[in-house]
Amino acid sequence: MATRLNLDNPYSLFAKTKLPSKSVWQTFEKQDSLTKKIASELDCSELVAQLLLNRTVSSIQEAKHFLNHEWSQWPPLPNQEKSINIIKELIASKAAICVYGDYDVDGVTSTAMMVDILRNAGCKVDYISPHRFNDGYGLNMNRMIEIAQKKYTALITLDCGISNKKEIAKLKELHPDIIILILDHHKCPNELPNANAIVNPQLADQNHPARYLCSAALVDYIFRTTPIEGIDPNQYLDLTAIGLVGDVMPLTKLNRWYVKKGLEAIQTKPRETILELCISARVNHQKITTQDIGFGIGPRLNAPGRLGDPRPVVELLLSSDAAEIKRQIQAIEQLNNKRRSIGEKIQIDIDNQIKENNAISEEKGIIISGELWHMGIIGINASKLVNRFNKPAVVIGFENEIARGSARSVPGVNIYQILSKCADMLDHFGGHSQAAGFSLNPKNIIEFKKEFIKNCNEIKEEETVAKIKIDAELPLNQVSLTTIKEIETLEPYGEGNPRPLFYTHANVIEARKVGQTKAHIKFRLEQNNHITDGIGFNLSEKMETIKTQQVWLAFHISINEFKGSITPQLEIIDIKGYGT
Ligand SMILES: [Mn+2]
Repeated sequence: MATRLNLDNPYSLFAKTKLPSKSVWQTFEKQDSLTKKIASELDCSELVAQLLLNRTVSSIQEAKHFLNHEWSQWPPLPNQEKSINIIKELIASKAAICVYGDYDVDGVTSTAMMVDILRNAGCKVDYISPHRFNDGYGLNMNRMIEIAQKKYTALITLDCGISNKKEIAKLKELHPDIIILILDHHKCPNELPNANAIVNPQLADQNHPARYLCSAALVDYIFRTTPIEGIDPNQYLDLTAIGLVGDVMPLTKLNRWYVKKGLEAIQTKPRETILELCISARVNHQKITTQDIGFGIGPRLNAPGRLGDPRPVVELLLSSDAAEIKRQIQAIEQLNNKRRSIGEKIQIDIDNQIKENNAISEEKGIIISGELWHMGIIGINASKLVNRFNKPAVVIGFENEIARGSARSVPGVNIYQILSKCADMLDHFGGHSQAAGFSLNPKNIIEFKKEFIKNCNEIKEEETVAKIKIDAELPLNQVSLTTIKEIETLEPYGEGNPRPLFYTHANVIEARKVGQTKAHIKFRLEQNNHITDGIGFNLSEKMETIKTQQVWLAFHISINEFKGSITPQLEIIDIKGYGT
């Protein structure tokens, strides 16, 4: 899996996607002999063994790692030894160091970790957290001049730098003695910058366990596996987990170990900052999950950077004074509210444009633009359009001479390729198959819209049909508290480790709309004389299908607590009539 390039909305993974009317259900192949072998060796059910295989576990050893949250392979990354030696020398000379980060969650957490480590070790550390609009992503020339003028001994880049060959060359020219260390996990360009050392997991072998680390986890990894006396990476496991979830890295193998440890750290002894962040996000820290990070903590740490300046977040993560932390979190909360209300206003404008122009929602792609739409926020709006219409979406904001766009896509449609076909009209563009960003001259918007739609209309129907990956068939008599407990061992869920999804068929005994807006359906279901309750969030429009009485169901399983009694229930995400 490719790492993401500065994704505007890392939380789409958790977004409650509304299903399109047509969907294809896909199941995993059963591997009976390996399932039995894993079940007997690990003393788990065959169902759990099957779920592990579905999550690309391919050996007994990997299954053990997965279920026991252990990790035993810690080979060094390319150039790691060299980098650690550089850091040791910097510490020994109490050097003046500039740390240069990024404005997203992984950027601010990794920056805070490195700054804290080096300051505690006696170095004089300043940091640059780039302003989204004044500086932009990555190193920039003006900042290089500033760094050269300040005569730092060293520059350490985090979560950026790998594609800044030109800027690094300029800095070396202005300040030939500076030591440059690049710690980044973004895709390596053909020509790497001329730094003293570069540690990038993507320079490692495909099978290297650290290959999919984010930048925060990379900081942990180098200090954990090549330790320096007095530096304890365990202090920062909470920030490492937040960085991994914020960057939507796969939560399998080593990353799974990191996130599990990080969640445990927050649950058992949270630092003041994280505790206060949990309170303001209304998250119970003792039960914090990856979803809480994705929906609650992450957006708050991201908000200042979306609006422009991420520095308040790094300052917060470096604070230890309780009163100061409270004040800083209040300020960030206000920025997050501002971010939210700006996004809602844009969404209202978008909805009005769609209402006024039916053609917009009927094409195979959606492209929409507005004057003064905030360019740090439109990515979230594009994601919402993808979820609502199940097709690629582009939102463009423009002001005077400049227009910037955010593009998001559905699985199966490569938005980067579509943009490449319109490259003539764009000034810059970058990203990957599911998310991309670009800039263009506002004069070109109309022509670009036409070209984009033309390319979208070439997408074949089968590429856009939503595909639901189902883990296994689960008859109703196996929907039990025991099964729920068993599959809980697969948590924490996230990218690469989705919440287990099952299917079966059943008779609908009862179905009624519930909730304030009657958007949900409460079910009573029967199969071979076994009766189970179910809930279908936002499924009310499926009421017609349910009239057939016999249905296929795709569902998660969860616990329903009602008036003191605890029963298992189906959380139904899709329904198909029998025989369809
Ligand atoms: Mn990152």
